[in-house]
Amino acid sequence: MTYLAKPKLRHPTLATNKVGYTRRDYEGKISTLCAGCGHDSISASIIEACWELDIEPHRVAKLSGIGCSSKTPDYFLGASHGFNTVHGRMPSVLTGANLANRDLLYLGVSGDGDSASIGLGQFAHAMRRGVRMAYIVENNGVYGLTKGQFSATADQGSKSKKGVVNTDSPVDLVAMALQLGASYVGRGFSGNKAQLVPLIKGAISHGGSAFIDVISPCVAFNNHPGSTKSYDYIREHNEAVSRIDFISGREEIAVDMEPGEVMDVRQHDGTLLRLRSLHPDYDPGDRFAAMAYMQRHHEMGEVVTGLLYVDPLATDLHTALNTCDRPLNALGPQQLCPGAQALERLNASLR
Ligand SMILES: Cc1ncc(C[n+]2csc(CCOP(=O)(O)OP(=O)(O)O)c2C)c(N)n1
Ligand code: SF4
Ligand SMILES: [Mg+2]
Repeated sequence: MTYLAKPKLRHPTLATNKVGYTRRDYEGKISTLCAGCGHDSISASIIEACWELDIEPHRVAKLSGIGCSSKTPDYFLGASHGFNTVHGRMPSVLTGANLANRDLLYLGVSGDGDSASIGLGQFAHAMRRGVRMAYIVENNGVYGLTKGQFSATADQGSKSKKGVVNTDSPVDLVAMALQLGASYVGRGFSGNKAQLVPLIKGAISHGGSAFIDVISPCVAFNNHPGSTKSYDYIREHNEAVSRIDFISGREEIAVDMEPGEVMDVRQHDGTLLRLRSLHPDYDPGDRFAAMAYMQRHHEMGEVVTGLLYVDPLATDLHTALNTCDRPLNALGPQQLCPGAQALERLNASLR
């Protein structure tokens, strides 16, 4: 079941974009995530964003870490370059790939466990160095793949499916990205595609390090008393010949919000997600105002979504390092290995 390829049928009437591709050309394998998982909605938004941006799939490199979220690059952009790295190590592998080939568009896909725990240092340095990439964290507040432990982004006071209260302070990756110098920072919600697609398009088109935190509910761990799909309920009502785990499929959560509107969205586990979309007069060009705004609304129990900060003139690591403007694989042996004299001159310049 792990790898299901989609049939390569192409209906002649399917709409094509400016570079001649249909939406299907931006899809990947069939997802094996739980039905209703927010991560699948994010994959759909990435597909839509790339199709709408008229990007040729071979121009994209998608990299990820480990987790349900990090599995998702298998489910979109099947014709792009891809590298599923080690837990928390996507940013450094992506940085290396980016330095070797600046001609590709880099998409870093990660989870809240992947980026806010084991990969926190990697996340921080990719942001502060201005690695040109669209860094997307699919944030569900748990380690979904390893069965729902609290992640570092879980809010203080929030309850696990077993009713355990989280006593730790949360890591807010958006606040960190702003503080660390990311030049495009947004927060989305997997169920709000109308907002997420443009956010992703902006991030892919951005000239520096772009970060989007996407709240993405995990439907597998709402195993609360009262559910007719809970382990207890199924065990009590089932005469089984073998022991199996049952994970209920749910409908995806979807919202449609006006700018400036505050909306309470009840999640699958019964908790409320309070979303505020930004006011039309919000200035996304002021990094410090963005930080204060986020903090203020977090205190009020709200999750602010939208484009929070952008420096439209941002430059990237290549500019800082003054690298050559061609990818390494386009250089000849003479340029890659210019000889002992060139090395001597370089060494002398560093003494
Ligand atoms: C070095 C290492 N440590 C721990 C693990 C176990 N592990 C796999 S996925 C994961 C957490 C995934 O959580 P997250 O990044 O939030 O992704 P999600 O599954 O929630 O989408 C952990 C701890 C691992 N694979 N490798
Ligand atoms: S366990 Fe949670 S995060 Fe993983 S696929 Fe299922 S719903 Fe999604
Ligand atoms: Mg997670």
